[in-house]
Amino acid sequence: MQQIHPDDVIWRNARLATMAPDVPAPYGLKEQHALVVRGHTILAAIPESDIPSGHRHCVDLQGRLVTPGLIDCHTHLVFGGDRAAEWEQRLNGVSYQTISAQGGGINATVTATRSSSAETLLKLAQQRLQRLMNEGVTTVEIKSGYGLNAEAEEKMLQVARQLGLNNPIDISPTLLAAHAVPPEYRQDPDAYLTLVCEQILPTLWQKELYEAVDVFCENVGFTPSQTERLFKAAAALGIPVKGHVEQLSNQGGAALVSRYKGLSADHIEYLDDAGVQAMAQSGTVAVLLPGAFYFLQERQRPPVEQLRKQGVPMAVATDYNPGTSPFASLHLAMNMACVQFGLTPEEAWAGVTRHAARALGRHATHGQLKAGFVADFVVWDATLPVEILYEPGRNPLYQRVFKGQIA
Ligand code: DI6
Ligand code: FE
Repeated sequence: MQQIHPDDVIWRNARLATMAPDVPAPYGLKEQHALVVRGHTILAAIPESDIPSGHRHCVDLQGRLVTPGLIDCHTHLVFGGDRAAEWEQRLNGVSYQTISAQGGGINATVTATRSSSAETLLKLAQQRLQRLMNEGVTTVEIKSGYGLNAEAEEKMLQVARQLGLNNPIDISPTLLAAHAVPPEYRQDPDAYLTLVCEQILPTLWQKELYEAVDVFCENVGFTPSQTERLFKAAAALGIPVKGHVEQLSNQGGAALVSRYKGLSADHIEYLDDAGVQAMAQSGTVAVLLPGAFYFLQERQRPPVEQLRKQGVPMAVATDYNPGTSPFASLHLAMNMACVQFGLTPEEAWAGVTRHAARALGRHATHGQLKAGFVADFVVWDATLPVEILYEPGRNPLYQRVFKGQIA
């Protein structure tokens, strides 16, 4: 270990749930430990008894629980309008077809997002982001996908970038131009895909507006062969890929993501054994999105037992969006992942820390309390990690630290 410097900050008298897999205790728990922070970075996790005597920069946490900052690795939190009235219509028995024909569904959000200024989108997204940060989220992925043309996709990604500049949180932006076929291309989806592959994808990549490319591979989205076209275009530029796959039906999308060494395959309720195998071989993370499963009243559960058996890392995220998962709460998503999908609380925690970090390609720096990792962490008025997901709506957060700084 490096020598402790008098200017290092020591967060002492803590229970560290490090989430480090090499610490042989549930949650990687280290009792009576201290976190030594230098600048943005964790220098070490040391036993209380190793704190140099007389060290000035100490914060006494009085035995509180400390975890890594939470990571929400799948959100759509930049969008215009809302779909509350449409949801009420649905509950009153109006069919999805009727709602769609009235311009509802995803198209309603596309229309509202296209016609909203960047300032309006920023203001709305800031409020949603605030709710995630209030729960201890320190890294969030944000997708485009409600613009569906070059200009509006760029506007969404610019808003995501601005959120990162205005807030202490880390933003990981994703291009989801292949979220749906926009109305003006309804007769020719392939022509829209050409626009995405040949124009939107390279142009916005050059502007460094996103870190990975996503797609909705589904019978109501893009076909596997269209998806592969997109992945080929991304691969040619060295852009990481991921996908919304196997949400409503089994299209073999997860295997396709895996073939392109994708970061994550998300939703995966209809994933089959071959898909699980492919993900295990490529190291692709399974991102579970129980909010959408709940809100759509789905029945088919993701194959958690198979994923576990094959050692596929499972992440948990909110999928926050106005149509299928209007829940800006990662604590709630963790609770739902346990109740609905059968994850253990420890798996849910790994799913919003180290495995979520892997889904964003940040596993070497984020999601664990470990020497060399970014000093993003949360202090909780709690003893056990399970308390944070046990009672959704009761938030025992005591203090948030982003890159070594108290928020
Ligand atoms: N899967 C979903 O559940 C959302 N997008 C996707 O690819 C739906 C988004 C919406 O309805 O606005
Ligand atoms: Fe999604």
